[in-house]
Formats: sequence, C-alpha cells, structure tokens
Amino acid sequence: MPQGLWFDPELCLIGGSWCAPVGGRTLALINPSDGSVLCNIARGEAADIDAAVGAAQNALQGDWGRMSALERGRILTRMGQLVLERVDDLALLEAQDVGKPLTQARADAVALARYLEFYGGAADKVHGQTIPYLEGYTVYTLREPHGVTGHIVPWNYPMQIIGRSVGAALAMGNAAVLKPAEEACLTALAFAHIAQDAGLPDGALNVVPGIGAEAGAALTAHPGVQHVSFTGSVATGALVQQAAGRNVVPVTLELGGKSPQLVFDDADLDAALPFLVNAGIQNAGQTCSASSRILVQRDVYDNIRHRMSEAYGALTVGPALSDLRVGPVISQRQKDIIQGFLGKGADLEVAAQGVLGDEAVNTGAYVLPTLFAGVPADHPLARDEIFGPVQVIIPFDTEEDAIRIANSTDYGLVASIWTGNGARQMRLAKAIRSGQVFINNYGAGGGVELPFGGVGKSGHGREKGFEALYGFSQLKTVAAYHG
Ligand code: TXE
Repeated sequence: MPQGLWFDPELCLIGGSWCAPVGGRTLALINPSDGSVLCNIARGEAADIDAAVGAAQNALQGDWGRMSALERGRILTRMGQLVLERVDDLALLEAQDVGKPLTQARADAVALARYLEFYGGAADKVHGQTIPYLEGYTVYTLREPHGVTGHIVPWNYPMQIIGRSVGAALAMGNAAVLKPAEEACLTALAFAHIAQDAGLPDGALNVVPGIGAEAGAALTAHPGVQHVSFTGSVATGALVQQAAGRNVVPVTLELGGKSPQLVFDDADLDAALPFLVNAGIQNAGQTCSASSRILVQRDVYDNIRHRMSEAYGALTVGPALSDLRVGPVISQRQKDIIQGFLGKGADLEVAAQGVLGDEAVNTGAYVLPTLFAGVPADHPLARDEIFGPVQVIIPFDTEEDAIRIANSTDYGLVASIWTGNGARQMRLAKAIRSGQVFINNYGAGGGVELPFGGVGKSGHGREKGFEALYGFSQLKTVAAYHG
C-alpha cells in the first residue's frame, strides 16, 4: 500500500457513494520509482460510467442544480482550504504514484488549492450582458452550465489538471464525471474524498477509474454527456473529438506541444539559463508545456551550449521520495518511448546528460536527462513531442529564421522570447503561433489566472482563468418584447 493512503483505492465514487465497479475488476497501480505494485484501483467500465452520468443528471435535478453561484463558490473555496490542510498528504501520494519528486508534487497540491480558491471566488462573477436592441425589446444573455461534463485526465499532472477542469466546471454549475488515468489516480480519489468533506452535494462529482479504451471511451461517447474536456495525446484526442462529435457536444482538447524558447544575443543570459533548463526537465519532461526546443542566436550559441551542459551535469535523477531534481518517468512503456527517440538521435551531438543519484534502483523507470546540441530544425527530435527529459539546442541567425523555426512544428502551446529589444518582443509575440507567449520568462509561474491552450495539434479551447468558465458554460440570449 502507498505510504499515507487514507481511503480505499479500489472504489469508484458514484452519486455520493463509494462502490466497487460493476464488473468487480481491478488494475494494479505501479510505483515508477521502483516498479513495485502500490495498490489496486477500480477498473471501471461502460456500466459504471452510465451510472455516474445518471448520478450527475440527478445532481443537476436536485440540490446541486438548485444551488446559487455564491454557495457553489463557497463549497469550492472550502475544498481549496481542505486541500491546503492536506498538501503534504496529497504530495506523498502523488510522488509515489506519478514518480514526481516530492517538492514538485507539493507544488501541484498547492496549485490544486489555488485553482479551487480562484474558481470558488469566480463562481458568482460570471455575468451576462444587456444588449441595446429595437424599440420595445429588452435583451439580455445568461451564462448557463452545459449539464454533465466528462473529464479525461492524464497521469502527468493529475492534481493541476483536475483543478483547472473540474474546478471550473463545478464553479459554473455543471455536474462532473472524472476518469483519471490508469497509471496515476490516487490524488483524483483523494480529491473526491476532500470534495465530500467540504460538503459538495452527492453526484456533483463522480469518479470512475479505469483504462482509456473502456471507461474513457464510454465516457466520451455517452449521450448523456454535454461537454468533454480531455488532456492527453494527439491520437487519443482525435478519438475523443470523434466520439463527442457523434453526440454533437463541444470538446476542449489540450494535447501537448514542442514549445520553443528563443534566445537572442541581446538577452539577459543569466536570467534565462534556469528557465531554459528547468522548463525541459521539470516532471522529467512529461509536461504538456515543456520547453523541448531551445533556439539560440549564433553569437551566443557556444555560451548557452556550455552553460546548459554544465547545468545538465548537476541534474541528479532518483526515486520520487528522495526528492532529487528529476524522478523516474511514469512507466516502463513511457521509458521505452523516450529511449526510442534517443535512438533516433544517434546521429546528433549529445552535449550533456544528468547523473543517476545513489539511490536510483534498476527496477525504476529512469531516463537520464539528455541535451542535444546543433540539432537541425527538421530533425525528428526537433519536431516530435518526446515527453521525457530531452532538450535540443537549435542555432539560428536572424529574427526571421527564429520565427520560421519556432513555427515549423505541428504544435503551438507555449513559446518564450528572451531579448532586451522591446520592438522585437512585440513583433515576435505576434508572429509566433502559440496559445501562450512569454517574454523574458517561461510560464510566468503557471498562474491559474492565465488562459491556457493550444493552436494546431496542441488542441483547442482554453482552460484556466475566466476563459475556462466561458468554456464550461453556454450563452442563452433572452429577447423580451414588451412594446
Ligand atoms: O496518452 P493518452 P498516454 C502524450 C505524450 C505521451 C503520449 C502517450 O506524448 O508520450 O501522449 O501517453 C485516456 N477514449 N501525452 O498513452 O492515451 C487515458 O485513460 C477516451 C501528453 O498516457 O492520450 C488517460 O486518462 N479516453 C499529455 C488519458 O486518455 C482515453 C499528457 C491520456 O491517455 C482513450 C499525457 C479513449 N479511446 C500524454 N484512450 C499532455 N498534453 O500533457 C486513452 N484514454
């Protein structure tokens, strides 16, 4: 059993009751730090999803559906407070489940609390409009929930992704059915227990763990679901969109990227360096907004290559609970995917690698952080999402080159520009195809207030901030004729 587990992990939450899945089946949850079985979790299937959607529909007809926005907000705020009280417990579970170093897992738990605070406070602040119209009419708009929302969450940042999607959906008065990833779902279950403790009415949140092709596919295809939010791979995202399309319901897709940082010769390199490296290796590179491409202007190329290599040499890799800079990746399968990419880089120059910490064991899913230098912009390692602790440095000559290379992948999630030239900052912020652009920073601390989402194969729809609240609601126009 995982250290610090305080609930039964083999159950689903449906309509306020914790119950075994209909088929009585379970799945083993593997600890990526050493390959051991942490515990079993429920392997829900279509019948469980059906019951969860039914429970969500009942909640919308009952207390939850009738609750004022103010009261919904108070419950979310209470959930945030309870998460803050349990930050260390949640971090311990996440570290064991995802393989995330404890410090990073703790930051995710704090972020979950912050999402709940933000959306708790925002619940009663999403207003409609009055629209001046023809004589004799009064016209106004109402923001209403979609109804039942489906949430398919991956394994890399369970707490943050639940906070941004389930938090926003509940704030708008939807009833949620959450399908966490089969590789990591302990904090999803913990979150559901905390929601109950905070007084969330039965059925407003339902959680059905299970594998993607079973519970996940059943949720996205269910005719009782009115909105689907998905974070994961491009291939699965396309399946999710097709399934939701058959029911003609909207989807939000967040599908990762190949996010660049552009370093010009007039940049403050001291300020840039920690961001260049950390944005690539945080969570062992398994971050949708990871910066896996470092584009460097030729004049400062040797300098950056040298300093990033030094930083890589100090990256220690080891078990999550040892809390080194880099933990294992999520699974042997993910490790194999990453090793496959490293194999494709056999023709490239490896500038530097991290080091295995003393405590790393052979049975864990460890990948040494690897920095490739002098990489051609059209190389597979410079174009494809690797989802591991791997970065490439790509030299460029002119601003036009930098823009062309930055925009040369199928993705467009995040980009950053390092330059002291204000006019260039403004030009590039417009020219780069990306959902977010950062100037002289990367990620801006991940603020929950900042709308987030991609263009191209990075997906569509926006999460975080108020934009998410618009996405999790629909607009009704009321036109009253009174003469
Ligand atoms: O993803 P999947 P996987 C990328 C990353 C990684 C690759 C594979 O490149 O190497 O995807 O990871 C559920 N209907 N990202 O296999 O399949 C599944 O149960 C409905 C980027 O884990 O997309 C899980 O809950 N749902 C990413 C979720 O989808 C289905 C985060 C993600 O699984 C389903 C994770 C189906 N048919 C991986 N099949 C990011 N953007 O941050 C699976 N699922």
